[in-house]
Amino acid sequence: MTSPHLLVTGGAGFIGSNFVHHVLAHTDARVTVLDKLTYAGSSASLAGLPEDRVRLVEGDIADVALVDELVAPLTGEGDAIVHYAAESHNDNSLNDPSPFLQTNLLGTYTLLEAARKHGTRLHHISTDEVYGDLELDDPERFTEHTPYNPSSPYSSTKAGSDLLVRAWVRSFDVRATISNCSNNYGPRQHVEKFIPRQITNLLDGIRPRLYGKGENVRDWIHADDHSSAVLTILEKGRLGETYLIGADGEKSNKEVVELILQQMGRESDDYDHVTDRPGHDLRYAIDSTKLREELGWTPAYRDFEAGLAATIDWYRANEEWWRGQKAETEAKYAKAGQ
Ligand code: NAD
Ligand code: TDX
Repeated sequence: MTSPHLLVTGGAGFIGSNFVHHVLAHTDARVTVLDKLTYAGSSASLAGLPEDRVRLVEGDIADVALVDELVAPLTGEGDAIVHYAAESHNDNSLNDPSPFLQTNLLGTYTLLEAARKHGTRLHHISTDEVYGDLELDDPERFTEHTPYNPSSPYSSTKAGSDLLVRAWVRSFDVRATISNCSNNYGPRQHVEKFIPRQITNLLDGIRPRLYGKGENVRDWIHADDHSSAVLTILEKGRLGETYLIGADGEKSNKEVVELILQQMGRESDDYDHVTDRPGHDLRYAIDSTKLREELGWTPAYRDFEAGLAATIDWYRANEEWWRGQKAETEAKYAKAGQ
């Protein structure tokens, strides 16, 4: 029997590259990465992986001919498209929504049409942000039954992409599953995102920047746990189903900044409040009971502080990976008063 072949879109980005590393370590699958290498993607995130098992194709998920060529061979047992590629940053979507519509909607449509044509299994990676936000004291968390209510151009295009997948399952019997995950942290995350921005700011002698009052709550999960959940869904998930992925990691932004400061040897109030994000979602929280009870998944990273310390160590040790992104990212934030 030949080993499974996965087409991982966005596999040179943060979570996609963590998934490729995870697949290489825990399965015998071969991986083709399709990635446009936008500002958020980097071939350095795949450095050191064996060339006989990982191939990087630089290209766009909305390129019909290229996608068809890459999907056509995926007909074996266990073969699948694992679709991570997206424009992923809320702040960017507020400045210019157009690449979000192009990649998140038209790109997903292009992959679905190829999956339909070739009968290929597809797993679509999405986010808890499609559900909008919760009050701080809401006793309910998001479940697979929570109505969609996205707030930003980013989350609305992700919501739209989920709905396309559901329609292609129902109308064309495309063999697909969807997962909606909470906020990820870990190695190889772009320095535009909250946790790596604050770590690299401190390494550069800049005070961390907290939007608004810092009361907003995010539900943190280590990217490696996201990867193990996706592998579990690929192996055991029921076609047509949606699974929520989360690790009970709710923390306010203020708590996270204070932890980063403490772990980096600074006073825990050594940060600045800056202009809030327009339309800023207040709280996300995931109930992952379905994934845990039906498919038997559990997260391995149960200690956020330990995971955060390891992430800080990774950024300390890998300055050459992030240095090239830093000045341009901070210049963009400075323009927005952030
Ligand atoms: P990222 O921005 O770090 O990576 C995105 C990758 O997609 C990059 O490598 C980029 O080059 C590539 N890409 C962008 N447009 C493309 C196109 N048109 N064709 C091919 N490749 C393209 O994003 P991330 O944080 O790793 O997120 C990955 C996926 O996970 C996204 O679908 C996102 O919505 C979802 N997600 C992210 C989080 C999170 O906390 N970051 C949480 C839940 C879900
Ligand atoms: O400098 C900052 N200061 C700050 O207070 C930045 C960059 C962010 N924030 C706040 C905004 C959010 O409340 O921190 C929180 C996290 O911000 P981001 O890292 O931008 O993530 P978020 O907007 O929550 O979205 C992330 O999780 C869900 C990912 O970027 C999405 O791709 C994913 O779908």
